[in-house]
Amino acid sequence: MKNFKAFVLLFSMLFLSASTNANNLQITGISVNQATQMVSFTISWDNSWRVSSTPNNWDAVWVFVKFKDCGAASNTPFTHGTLSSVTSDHSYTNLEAMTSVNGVVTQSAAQGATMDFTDGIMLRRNSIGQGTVSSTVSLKVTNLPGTGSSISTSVFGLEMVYVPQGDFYVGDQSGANYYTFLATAVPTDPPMQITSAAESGAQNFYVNAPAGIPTTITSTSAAFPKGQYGFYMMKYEITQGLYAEFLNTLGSVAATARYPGNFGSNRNQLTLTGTIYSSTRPDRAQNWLSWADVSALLDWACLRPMTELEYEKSCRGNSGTSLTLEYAWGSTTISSGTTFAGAGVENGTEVLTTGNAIYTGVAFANGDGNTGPARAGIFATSSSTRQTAGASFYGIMDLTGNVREVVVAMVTPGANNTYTRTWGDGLVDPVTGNHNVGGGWPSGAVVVANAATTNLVGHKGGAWNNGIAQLTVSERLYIYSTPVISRQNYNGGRGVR
Ligand SMILES: [Ca+2]
Ligand SMILES: [Ca+2]
Repeated sequence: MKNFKAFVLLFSMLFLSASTNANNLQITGISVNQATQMVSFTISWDNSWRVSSTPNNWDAVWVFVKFKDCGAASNTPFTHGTLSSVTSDHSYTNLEAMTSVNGVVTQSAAQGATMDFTDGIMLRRNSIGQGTVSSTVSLKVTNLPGTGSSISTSVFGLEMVYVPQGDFYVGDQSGANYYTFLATAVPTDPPMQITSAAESGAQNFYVNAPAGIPTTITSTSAAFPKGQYGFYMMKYEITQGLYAEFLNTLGSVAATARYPGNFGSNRNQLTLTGTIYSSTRPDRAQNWLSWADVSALLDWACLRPMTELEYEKSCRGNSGTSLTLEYAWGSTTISSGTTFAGAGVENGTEVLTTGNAIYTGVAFANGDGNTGPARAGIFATSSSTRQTAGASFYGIMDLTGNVREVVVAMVTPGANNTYTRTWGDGLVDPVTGNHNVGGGWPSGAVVVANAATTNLVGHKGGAWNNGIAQLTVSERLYIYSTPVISRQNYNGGRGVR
């Protein structure tokens, strides 16, 4: 649930940004000292983990700061906070700050004396374990204005899951109609194993096709993220609460461009009241998002889109070959969540009595009813298994169903796959509201769907309205035939870093 509170201190007007969701992520008690450029707060979340056995990973929170002069015009966006590059300028109890090198995250990667990025901080438990974690955090924000000005300051936290470096498989022999990846250009071939060679040199890929002649994607460059190297992925799809926060810190012109409308349709409760965007269902996945919308949010949050290879890795893990027609939880068994427990409102604590995925377009019983997405991570409980939670190998939620996942897809010839591990910088184009990241990001302004020859955008994982054929991990039909330009009631997304 989203919770904005405001009060006035001497020379400072604070906007307190506290996000909660399925794991009760809380950022509270924000205080800002403009003289020392310190932003302090308490952060806590439930069900955190850091394990040294399979899957050898952890969850983390990506924290970033934005602020705005209280006297600035409505069309002025919040400024993205730049953190001090001196690691010891920041403090945090019970947590440690994680690094990455050129966008690649390795297994032991705590920040050294100098931060290798300053657009935010990636915080995980500082010891092996599981459960609720709480921390007192102070961050030095070097571009915070001095004491002469009054500012609104927001602190944002996004739950992330580490996807470790390791070999994995793409494709699953589910057949030509699924356009799945193959080991070579032979239709009966097994799935393809992605090794570190694919990250360090040019790599061919082979795609099954109904005509019986697999397509060869030649020589995709080393810089295109193949998923073998480690990265972080958002634990949840973009929620309506997060999308509202995003819009509220853009300038008003850009926010208007990025507002998807369609309030009240297919369970979308995102709306504009006066000058404030909000949703009465902040924990629900945000639908009706175009590629331009998702990519702008990822630029704003200093993340990047995942590639379709990273999607398959995040679902399947690195424990062995793929299972034909498997879903994100590693089996071919799926059941639909259709009935909310009790008739109460969907206030962020609601659960479904059956199922492990949102699909088939059945209208919900109880709750708000209607057809559309549910609360992000709704199938995870304190006693759920990977199967019953609908969780991926690494503990990422809803990679099958609910809303579709935006991916950067692979095109032929491979040399046209020019996308790289470039993060957004916190600011979008103030007029169009589009992302303005280089690094081969597909344009937010130009149509890049379907028959494009460079940096294709596609969808993976299916959505609340799809049947099972569109939900499997390897299925690539919606790489080639999906509306990414227009806002659709089944499209959402998430980012990686
Ligand atoms: Ca999904
Ligand atoms: Ca930007």
